This record gives sequence, structure tokens and C-alpha cells, in this order.
Amino acid sequence: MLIFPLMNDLSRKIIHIDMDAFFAAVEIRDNPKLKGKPVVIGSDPRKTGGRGVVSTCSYEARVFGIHSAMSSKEAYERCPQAVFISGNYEKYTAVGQQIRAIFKRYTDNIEPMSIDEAYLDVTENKLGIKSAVKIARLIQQDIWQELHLTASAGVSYNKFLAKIASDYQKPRGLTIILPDEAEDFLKQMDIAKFHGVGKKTVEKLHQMGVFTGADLLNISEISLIDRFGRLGFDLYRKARGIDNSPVKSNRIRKSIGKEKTYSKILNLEEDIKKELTLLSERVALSLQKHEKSGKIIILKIRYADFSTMTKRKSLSQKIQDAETISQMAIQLYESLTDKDKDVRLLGITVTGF
Ligand code: TTP
Ligand code: MG
Repeated sequence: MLIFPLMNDLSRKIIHIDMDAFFAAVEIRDNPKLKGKPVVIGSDPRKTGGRGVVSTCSYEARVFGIHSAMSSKEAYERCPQAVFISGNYEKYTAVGQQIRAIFKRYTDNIEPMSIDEAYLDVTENKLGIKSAVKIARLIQQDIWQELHLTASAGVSYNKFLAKIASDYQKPRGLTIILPDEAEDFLKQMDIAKFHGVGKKTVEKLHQMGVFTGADLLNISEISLIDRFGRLGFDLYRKARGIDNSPVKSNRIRKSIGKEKTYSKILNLEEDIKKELTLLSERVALSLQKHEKSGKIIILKIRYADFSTMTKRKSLSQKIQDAETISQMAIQLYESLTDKDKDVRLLGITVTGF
């Protein structure tokens, strides 16, 4: 039974670009001695007493099973000869901006997803080039010739497929998925690789016997919606190569903030501080994604009686990282007079970009 009509917009030309081993590639470029070696971006566990996590690593290091978010300690155990380098986020942000400038030669319709990844809608583009594949290739060439870095590109008629395509033949890949290829492409895919499907959803899908795109095709729309709500609606369509979501170019943002309403009232100082730390991480991620940093931090608190207050602090330097944001937010919280009131909402905003 079909609940909602299936509409598939095939009129667009979407490119997804993702840099190859981004942080590691920048370090190797800037220190050619590292070329061909297993390079891990993360603090050296021998110098930190075993602490630290891997941000990313070169493809040579991936052969040893090292990957992002693994502990540096485990990376070292897997490959003692690996070169460990602590990241230089400022440098990577600057390179990210250079990459963005290259995209802008072709279109302003760019949706950055992270420091090294973006969607481009090139249906209409500044150079009037008809072939999206050609644009993708030109962008890869520009990035290589000007920045000495490599990118992988995916081309298709929507974001979902373009993203899958860019990941398909890394590094230096260029993959195109045409409308009549989409379903076959998706059938063989591991469900865990469907973008937007988190760990918990994957577990539930496995319980339903869904391991691949082909398995997903067997589940009715109504059961997917029953089980997963909006996500189920989207999944039913994604399995069929349908994703009409637009490329959302960066609005001019004046502030970036996150807030959360708690279903269970918070009243312990330590719980509130913990939540502020979590919110700070989300704000920092968003700031980094949008390449913003700001000099003003605002804390918002709504109490159980719905009274709401905000408190702001101006800083001497622009901030972007989770640790500083949470320190500042906690300072603001500590400066409050009525700390023993029950809290139902917390929010942190960074502005003054
Ligand atoms: P990714 O694009 O996920 O990884 P990558 O570019 O290093 O490698 P790939 O060739 O597979 O695309 O992330 C981009 C950068 O973001 C990465 O170089 C480092 C950083 N990053 C982290 O710091 N922590 C993480 O857990 C991940 C996934 C990425
Ligand atoms: Mg990448």
C-alpha cells in the first residue's frame, strides 16, 4: 500500500565533494618526508601517557585498520611505526576556505557539510557548463593543481546519491550514478552506509531483517513510517533513489546556538554542567561546520515556572572550540544567583562573529 505519492526530481545536477584523508593529506603535503608513510592525526600516545584519539589517518595507515575516532593507543598498537601528528585546526580551516573559493568559481549554491565536504547544485552554474561530471573533474583538477590535495567526487541527481557516489571509489574517485542505475546501486549497499541512518536505527533495521538496500525495498512504507516516523518516510524513498531535499547554501548567519528542553527537570548543579558541556560540543560542531567563531557567548535558562533568563559575556578573543565554550557557559551559569531553581531548558549561543 502506498501512502504518499512518490515524486522523484530528476532535473537537478548535484555534486558531492569530499577531500581524501583531509587533515593527514594537508600534513603530508606540507612535510614531504611523510609521503608514503602511515600518518595518524592525533596526539602521540607515547607522549600523553596513552591518551588521545585519532582524527584521521593516511590511507597507508588505514591498511593497519586505523580509523577516525579510534584511540591513539590502539592506533599505536596496530602500527608502532606510524607517525603521530597533533592536528592544526586553524590550518585545516584555512585550507577548507581555499577549497570553498574553488567551488565558488562554479556555483554559489554550496552546502558545506563539514570542513572537508560539501554539496554543490550545478544545474545552473556560473560557467554554463552542461555536464556535472565535467565540473566535478574541473574542481578535482583545481584542487590538485592549486592546493596539491586530492578530493573524491560523486555526481548524481540528488544529494543522497551524490554522497554515496563520492564515497564509492576513494581516494581520487569520480563516480556518477544515473537515474536508471540508482536502484541497483542501492540494492547492494550495506544499510549502515545509508546516510542519515544512525547506529540505533541500524540495529532496529537489522532486527527487521534489513541489512542491504535490497532488503529495505521489501518493507512497506506504512511499516517504515510506523516504526521510524519521518525517517521511515525518507528511508522508503531513499531505497528507491529518491531524495528531493535541496542544496541549502549558507545563509548569512549572525549567531549559532543550540538549546534543549529537558523532559526530566534538572536540579543538580553537576547535571546542569554536564548538559552545558554536551550543548557546547554541539555548538562547536556547528560553528566549525559553518566556519564561524564569535566573541560573545549567551547562556539561556528556562526554569520550571517558565521564567526565562539569558546572560551574556563578551570575550577578548573569538572562540569556536567546545572546551572554551563550555568553560564560558559554566562560568555564566556559576554567576547566577538562583542556582537552586529547577531547570527545564538550557541554551548556548555564540555570536559576535
Ligand atoms: P572525513 O571526510 O570523514 O575523513 P577524511 O577526509 O580524513 O578521509 P576520507 O578520505 O575517508 O574522506 O573527515 C574529514 C576530516 O574531519 C578528517 O580529515 C579529520 C576530521 N575528523 C575528525 O577530526 N574526527 C572524526 O571522527 C572524523 C570522522 C573526521
Ligand atoms: Mg574526507
